[in-house]
Amino acid sequence: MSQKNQTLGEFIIENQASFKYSSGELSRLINSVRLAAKVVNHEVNKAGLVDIIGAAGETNIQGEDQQKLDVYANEKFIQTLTNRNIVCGIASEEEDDYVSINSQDENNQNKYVVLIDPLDGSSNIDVNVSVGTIFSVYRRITPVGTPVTIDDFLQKGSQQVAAGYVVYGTSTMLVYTTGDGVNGFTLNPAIGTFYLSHPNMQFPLDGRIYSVNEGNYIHFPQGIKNYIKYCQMEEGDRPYTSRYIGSLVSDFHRNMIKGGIYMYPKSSKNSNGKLRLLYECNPMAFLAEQANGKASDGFNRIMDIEPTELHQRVPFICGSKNMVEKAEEFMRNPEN
Ligand code: P6P
Repeated sequence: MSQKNQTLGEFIIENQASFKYSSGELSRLINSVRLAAKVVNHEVNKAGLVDIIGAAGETNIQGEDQQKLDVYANEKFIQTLTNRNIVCGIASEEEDDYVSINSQDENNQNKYVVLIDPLDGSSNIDVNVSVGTIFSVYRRITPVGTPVTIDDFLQKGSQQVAAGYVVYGTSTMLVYTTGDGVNGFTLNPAIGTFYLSHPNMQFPLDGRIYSVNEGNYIHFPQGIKNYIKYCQMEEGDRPYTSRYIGSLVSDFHRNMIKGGIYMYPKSSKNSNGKLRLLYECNPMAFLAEQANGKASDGFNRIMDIEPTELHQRVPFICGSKNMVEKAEEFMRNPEN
């Protein structure tokens, strides 16, 4: 039984036995995420003070300017996971292809692969708005001691063994699940320790907050347009409140605590939406379902989608179960 003020390390030890396939490796993996989160947090918090923000002068596979902190965060998470000899492969928004971590070494018995968005919402960095790291963990499906293949990464979200995010906000939090509920840990920067501050996080079944970039309204499918108008109508507990930070992790985190829905639909500009299935939507969907919420592409459960490529995009609707189901109803009946 977890209790508030327990440290993350104590929580991991106490819950070790409840980890599926508990062999200590997953615990060590979460511990390495903890270390990388503290290192990245230190840089994010001083971004305005040193010349570490601003484009690194290169663009990633998404064609987006790489902020120096994007590059830094990517390097730190890969370095930490590699140095601790825990995983056999990593895929990242900032890497064109997956990275094998000594998997060609027949003595490498590591059985996990990690997929990360090392610094989501990074365009917010130089305007001092919160950003986040998102991670997703799978067991490899190819034999240990052989080189990882793309198949180890193209697994359905329902196969995840762990997922979580770090939100670098007014305080820095690590929120994660290993399939046994969602727990949130807040960093005490004075001593560099994460403390259990939000045990057993749950989405309220209903909420009054909707998060979507309404600047794209005219490009949305009719069902989404109709749902947005539904949110704005004077009726019952509506109109809802519109809150959109431009940082998935922050919008998701607020909606999980207060109740709400986040939408990044497809549009005539983005035929599959903007968010990436493997290292944004699947981990957030795992967390949502573990917190009694829901995540879909408007028609299908996100975690049932069969991946076809590393950086594929999907439309994403996620949050309080009753709100997501209402949005899906509008998507199924756009003529109404
Ligand atoms: P837009 C950040 O780039 C991100 O991936 C999410 O964190 C955020 O919710 C969304 O994209 C913002 O995208 O097109 O509304 O600026």
